[in-house]
Amino acid sequence: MNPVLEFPVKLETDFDQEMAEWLEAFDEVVDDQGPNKGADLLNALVRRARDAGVDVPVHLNTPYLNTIPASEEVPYPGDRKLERRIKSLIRWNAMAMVHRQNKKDPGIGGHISTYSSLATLLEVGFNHFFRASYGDEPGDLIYFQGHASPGVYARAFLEGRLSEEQVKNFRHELRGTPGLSSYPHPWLMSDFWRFPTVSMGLGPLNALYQARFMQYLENRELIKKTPRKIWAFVGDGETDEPETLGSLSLGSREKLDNLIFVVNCNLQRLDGPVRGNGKIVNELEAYFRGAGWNVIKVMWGCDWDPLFAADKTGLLLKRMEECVDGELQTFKAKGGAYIRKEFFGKYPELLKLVEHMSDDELHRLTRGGHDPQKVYNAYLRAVQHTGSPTVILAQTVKGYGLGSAEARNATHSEKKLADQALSAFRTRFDIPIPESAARDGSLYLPAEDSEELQYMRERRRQLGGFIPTRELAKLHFDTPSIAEFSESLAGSKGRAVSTTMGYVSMLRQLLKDPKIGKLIVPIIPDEGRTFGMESIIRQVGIYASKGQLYKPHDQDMLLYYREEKNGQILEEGITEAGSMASFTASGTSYSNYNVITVPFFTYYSMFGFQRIGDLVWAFADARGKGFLVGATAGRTTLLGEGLQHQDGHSHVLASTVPTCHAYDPAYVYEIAVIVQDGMRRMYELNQDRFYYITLYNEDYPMPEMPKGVEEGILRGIYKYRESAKGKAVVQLFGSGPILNEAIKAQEILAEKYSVAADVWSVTSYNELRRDALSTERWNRLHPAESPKKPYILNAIDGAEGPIIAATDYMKIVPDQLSPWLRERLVSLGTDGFGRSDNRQYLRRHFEVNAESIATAALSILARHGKFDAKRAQQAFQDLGVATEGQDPAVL
Ligand SMILES: Cc1ncc(C[n+]2csc(CCOP(=O)(O)OP(=O)(O)O)c2C)c(N)n1
Ligand SMILES: [Mg+2]
Repeated sequence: MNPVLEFPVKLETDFDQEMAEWLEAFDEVVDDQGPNKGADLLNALVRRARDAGVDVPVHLNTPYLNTIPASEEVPYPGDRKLERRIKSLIRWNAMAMVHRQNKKDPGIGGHISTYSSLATLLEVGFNHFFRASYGDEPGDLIYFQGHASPGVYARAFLEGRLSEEQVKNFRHELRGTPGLSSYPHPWLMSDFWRFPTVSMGLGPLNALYQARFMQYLENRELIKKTPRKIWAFVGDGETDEPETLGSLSLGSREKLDNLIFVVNCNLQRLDGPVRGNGKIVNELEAYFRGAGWNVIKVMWGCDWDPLFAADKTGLLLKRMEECVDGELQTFKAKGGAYIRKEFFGKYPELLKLVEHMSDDELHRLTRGGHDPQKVYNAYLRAVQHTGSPTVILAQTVKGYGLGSAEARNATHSEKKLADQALSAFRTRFDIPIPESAARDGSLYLPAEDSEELQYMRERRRQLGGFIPTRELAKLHFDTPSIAEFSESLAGSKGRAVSTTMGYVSMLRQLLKDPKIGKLIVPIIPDEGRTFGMESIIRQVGIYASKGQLYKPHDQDMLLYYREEKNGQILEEGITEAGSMASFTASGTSYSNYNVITVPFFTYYSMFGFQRIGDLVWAFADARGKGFLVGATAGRTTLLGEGLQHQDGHSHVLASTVPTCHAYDPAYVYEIAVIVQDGMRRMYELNQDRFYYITLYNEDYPMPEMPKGVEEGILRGIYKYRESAKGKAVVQLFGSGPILNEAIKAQEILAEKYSVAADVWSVTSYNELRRDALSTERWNRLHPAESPKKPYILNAIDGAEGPIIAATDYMKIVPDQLSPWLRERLVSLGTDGFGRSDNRQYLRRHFEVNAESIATAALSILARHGKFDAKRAQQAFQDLGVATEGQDPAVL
């Protein structure tokens, strides 16, 4: 039995005596009737104590020992010797890959100490657990610690999946031969990596929601149930990111026993110890246990077992529990003599315990995460565990085996080893290469028919193939034709509705589609009612793995809160990050589950890109597809909510993501055209892209779609209303609800000032700019050929006069077009902080109302000598546009 309690060694008082008797009685119950009865007894005592008003503390920590006692371990099933040799070769090649590159190309970077701490944790998985397939079904999903990528490459190199040429081009991606990306990037190595993980915290969060999404797909019968697991390898430093731990309770709430976190507790992060003055393992144990996870600690290797067995008083454990992580790190850094003096030396009994061991043996006493036997047993328990997710807290040494770089604060940044360290590495891990090759950091590949290669390939064959790989199945998708969106194209027949309402009706229609309806995944972060989505909740239900265990108070109402086991909506609660993780799981299901699902993540646009931008970036890297829908958009259209809610910049942020196609539609038919074409491109033409669409809550009549505007909608601009009074002398661009202001301005100009203007709907400045940039590039690269014209110039060909562009977004959005236009356009936008007020006041404040647009037109015409300057100045006063107030951009 583990020395769980610190037994009072000397019984000096009556109380000591009494405690000894209680403990003895307890031991008897456990010995005679088993641990469960022991637990029952304790629980009964705790209840009794609480009834009696005794303040019983809640303990979430177990002793600083392995969760699985040695007596309960099963033997290791593999060939330990051979696996060690294989692991050593991988260690070597991983290190050599980084070392060589940094010698050749100083500063190119890479990491050697992280993988060295992780090698056993990964290798036991690769040899015995990570399944690449379950029969015909896809296999486990593994989120690797991003900066341990050299180790993953080194294994793939031995497996024959990466060539020597590729490995030699680690971090050289632009040199002809396909190089290896620094970190896991599906965008860059699309047949290898699945999950971008290197931005700390995103891997664990995405893994958690991936596990839930897998169950969602199973419960909705979109995939077969399999024993598939999701493994997430996480750094202990990485757990400081709120994304890592912030959503843990989802795992226990949803009983995600398909999920295993392995936290590589090497006690260090980049700068130094993770918890120098504390114990990260204890902190994480309490955190995960408190969140309802199954916690398995892998603290000490087998060589500690006899010491624990010989220590009858629990003093060894006591000494371990006294040490803070900073000391544990120093012990590893300073070696055996220091450990004897400072660790064991504190108590004479402990010194005696290890008197038969040399300093070297003391130094080598293994941490659990480096002992395949301990790791295997932990993994076995984890995969067999049911009812909750499991976290394995594996204690390791950063820079394990790197000699003088082991457990040093600077080890994370170590890129090269000195000649002597290379030789020592070679000796320590028995790398069969000559000394001189070792000093060159040469790669080592055993012969094709070597025992090592045969063994590792055979293990992978047994486990269904190689990992990681990202293979795409050929999938069929029936995009509904544009005719099927007829309701959205027909307009609202004079009824005032918002684009949000129009979108919700469209989504309801899509959900009814006999072919693809079931593939739609609506995701909402507790904003369904804000967007009027109650009808969708009623229509397809909220996914609830337990069904609905209560009678909702509103069940008599038409639109009651309906939760179902096979519900379709992912109602995530107030977590944009979690919702984005679900969006990522769904948006990549085509590659991870061979099932296309079409996510529509509808959220408060302000809380999108600026809040969870890094997750969006990783989504794009993962070749995610789907629709991000930023509702309650627009700094002046969202009334009342003020500074922290009114979004006037998400389109700027959207423009930074290469695969994001962002649209700011004014009318529902525009949305229909964008969504229909988007589905066709993403799922039929297999284009790696996704969409961002802003929606507004301002009600106005939705016109019927004019003829021939589809291409313009998709490319970014079309003429919406021509001047009714002769050839226009000024052009008005409008987007979103501000298009209506442009139309009003057109009327003011015509009626009051006899100025003819055309009005254009600009659905996407971002798309127009992208097209212009790529045309310009082509022209630059082909000076001898006749230049091509960007779409924007073709679209407005023949349109005369200056351009006034008004938007509910920042001026930089329309400004994007300036380089290609005859003259700089006049941008009216919403730079600055929002305010609480109604739309009329907001638009006046930000100078994007019809009057501001009309006066801007007169003003620029006056500058061009096409309108009387004094009359233009007077117009500001007549139309109520303040000329001497402060600029709202700085107000
Ligand atoms: C969001 C983010 N911030 C910072 C970094 C830079 N960074 C890369 S690795 C690292 C330390 C990681 O420590 P830990 O998670 O303990 O992993 P270990 O290397 O110790 O296994 C840091 C800060 C990053 N990759 N992502
Ligand atoms: Mg660490």
